[in-house]
Amino acid sequence: MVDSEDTRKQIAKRIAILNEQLGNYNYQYYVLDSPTIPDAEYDKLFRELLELEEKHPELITINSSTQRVGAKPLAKFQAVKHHQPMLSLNNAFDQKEVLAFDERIRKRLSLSETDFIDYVCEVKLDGLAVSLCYEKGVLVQAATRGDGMTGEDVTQNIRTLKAIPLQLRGQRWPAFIEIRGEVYISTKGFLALNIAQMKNNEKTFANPRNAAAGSLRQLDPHITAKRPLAFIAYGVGEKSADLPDTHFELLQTLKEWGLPINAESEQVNGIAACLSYYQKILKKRDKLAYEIDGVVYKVNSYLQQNELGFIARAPRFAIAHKFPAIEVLTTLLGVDFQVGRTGVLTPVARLKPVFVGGATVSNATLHNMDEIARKDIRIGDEVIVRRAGDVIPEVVGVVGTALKFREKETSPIQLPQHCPICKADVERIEGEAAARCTGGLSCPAQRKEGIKHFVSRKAMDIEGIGDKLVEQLVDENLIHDAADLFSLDKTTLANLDRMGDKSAENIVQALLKSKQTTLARFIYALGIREVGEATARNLVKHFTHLDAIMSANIEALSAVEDVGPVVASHVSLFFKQPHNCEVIEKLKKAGVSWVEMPGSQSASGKLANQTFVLTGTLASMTRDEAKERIESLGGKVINSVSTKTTYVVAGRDPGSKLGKAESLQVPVLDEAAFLALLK
Ligand code: 9MJ
Repeated sequence: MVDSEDTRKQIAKRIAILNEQLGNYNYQYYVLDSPTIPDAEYDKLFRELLELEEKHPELITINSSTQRVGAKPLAKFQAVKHHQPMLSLNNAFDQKEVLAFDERIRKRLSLSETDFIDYVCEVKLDGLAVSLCYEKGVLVQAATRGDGMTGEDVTQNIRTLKAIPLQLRGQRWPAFIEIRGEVYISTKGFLALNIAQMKNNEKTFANPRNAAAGSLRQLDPHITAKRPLAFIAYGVGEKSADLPDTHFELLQTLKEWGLPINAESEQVNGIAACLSYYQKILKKRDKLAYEIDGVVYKVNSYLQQNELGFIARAPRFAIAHKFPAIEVLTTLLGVDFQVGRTGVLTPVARLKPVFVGGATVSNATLHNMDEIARKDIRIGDEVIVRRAGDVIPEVVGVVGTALKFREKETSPIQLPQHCPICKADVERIEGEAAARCTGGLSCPAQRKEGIKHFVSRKAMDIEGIGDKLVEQLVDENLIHDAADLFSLDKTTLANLDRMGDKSAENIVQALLKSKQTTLARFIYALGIREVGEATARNLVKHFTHLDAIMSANIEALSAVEDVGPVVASHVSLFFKQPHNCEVIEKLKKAGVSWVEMPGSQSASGKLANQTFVLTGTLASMTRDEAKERIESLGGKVINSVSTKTTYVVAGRDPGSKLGKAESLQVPVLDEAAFLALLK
């Protein structure tokens, strides 16, 4: 039956009312932190809305509560240029540095001895910064911080956070505004997420920060929607109209617009009050519902903030006062030895699980045997474990008193004589702290680590092949070395546990795409000892061709920039091993290739003595690739434009460097002209 026009109007009205009610309840829950109705009641209204919209899809609006999730998974995130750069904060690690910060800015503002600065003190959440663009009050785009200039478009995922309004409340917001804040996961949410991950045989997260980042960087918004992501707003970027004169007032304004702000923020007068705030929060730290790694002090007056300006990428008017790393006591239950890519055995402490700063720690590094001896650590000891932010937890030492009254049941930590994985001999080289498995590539642990390195982002950048998959492929004998990856077909991949047709297809495509690479990436991907990205680039710059690098002797290799005799001997040794040459041949046969640049020795290359500045996005290559191409022709890439710059290469959405080039009359190349120059 067709509804009459009146009924339709009534339904549209009911839909609008339901959306307004649900919006209000969200606001009360997430922003005011005082839920006014039980969850079941909320769910009932939500279901009513869903049913009405199902019957009348033409009445669905983009900002309806039902439309937070729904979009399809993305193939990849698009790059987004921020309207105003997203700044990072400078750090202070002690009181002296905080006082120096205050002193510096008082001097710049020419304040007298008795003039104190008004600051806003905030807790520093350990999540990831995002920028939300609202146009006419509607959330139109959300991006991660990225490098501060350009981030990733995570709009689909941000829309799933109920704490973030799809439509700002009230009316007094500017027509355009970038709102900045932190996406994070509460301690409770983190623990629940890890339990759920374990139940589903998925990887667990090391800390709430990683969990938040991993959850926001999902290509499928349905996954993000299931993660307990929270948000607080703490600033703005570009805006089309004036806002309050002080930061504290701005925070209250953001709250009125429906954005959650942090309840611990305070306005104080003078730096001494900031230090009291630090002490207060430090004491309260364990009771907070989320993990923090310090507090932030921001000059309250925007007039003063503008006068102070910026140094490099951080504002002069704000500083993060970091908390010291957290240390806790627990018992050392045992020690496992992990085998790395180059065979190095790392002793890993198995600990009685202990809760440190928002995460349960049951493993920590003991670094190497020399450190164990120096700290005199034995199994059964009461040990001090330290965890700082993102860093891997470490065993700092044995509790002092325990040393003196050591119980007899402690036992020394012994380096195994054989590799725990492949049983080959373990050797310790004189003068080196490391012990190594001598199994080389016959050791599955070394092979796995080597392949993980090969596929990693800065190496061959093969999307979709993570650590777990590499382990599975090696364990099931589907691959033996990195080159075997390229013989994997869709059917083999799709037959693996927890792998669907779509993921298998994506991996096949990623493998195909990765075959076209650069020589520097390829060299880096081989995983030669002590050859990082920079050394790989220097080798390519010097020798140009793979054959030349492979056949170079130690003397020739030592002539490369930043390559000493040790690295030279690692490189030479690597290419002397028949197995490595076989893998390289196999990779080339599989179609792995790079653009050869005949006769382009850097000093004599066609771009020798020329300097380039890159700005904006190029359609045909990434910024790293552009840099590699310029360098391989003898040119140099620098960051800022001066009269000495030969060319500014301007891609899509160029930054302020373009204006600078024009004002200094530096020639500007568009993408086509740049590609022509590279030919
Ligand atoms: C965090 N992470 O909680 C800022 N932050 O301000 C707070 N971060 C910040 N402020 C300017 N509370 C840049 C970053």
